[in-house]
Amino acid sequence: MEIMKRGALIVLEGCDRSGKTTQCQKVMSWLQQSNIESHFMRFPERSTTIGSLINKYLECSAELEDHAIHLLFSANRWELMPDMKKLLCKGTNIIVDRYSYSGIAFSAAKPNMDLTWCKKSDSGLLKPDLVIFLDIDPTVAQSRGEYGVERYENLEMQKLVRSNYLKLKDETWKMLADRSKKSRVIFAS
Ligand code: NYM
Repeated sequence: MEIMKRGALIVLEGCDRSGKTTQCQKVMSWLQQSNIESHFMRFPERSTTIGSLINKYLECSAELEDHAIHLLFSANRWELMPDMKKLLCKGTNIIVDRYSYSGIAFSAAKPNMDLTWCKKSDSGLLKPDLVIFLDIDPTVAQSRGEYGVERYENLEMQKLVRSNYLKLKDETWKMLADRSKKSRVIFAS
């Protein structure tokens, strides 16, 4: 009997404009070139009914109470859990651009939102095997293209988000610093 090895769940996290999407693409193309079965996902996943409401909120065309939007971000992860479990069980690796850490770090950066409360709705989600945190100085991120288009993309918020991320990090995290001060975040080392 062939024993199927479970896929790995690898999460990339960071403040806005930290280079996550670029690095996810690089990782995916390397995995594909190496013939390693892999699938890319991102949160929020804006294509679902819940995701489209989140999208409206991020684009500032809808207003939602802070706890309510937090729970919607969380629900968006829960609704994709069955698909993620299936992929992992058949041995596919999943590379994810943002996960529950974004949910906690961003929501808890708002006034009157409690970090411990923010963790609760994601309790029980699949635990990542590795979290890669792309650390960037929020003032450097601010100079990058399209910054400020969506909600949360302002310096005060991003500084609070970064400090929340640092409170969340544990032994599964690999911290990668942006050393160029320009626009390059180096994945390999
Ligand atoms: N965001 C993302 C949250 O506030 N909570 C979450 O749970 C997640 C997954 O949405 N500013 C925020 C972080 C980002 C924005 O941006 C999504 P992008 O560019 O799609 O990663």
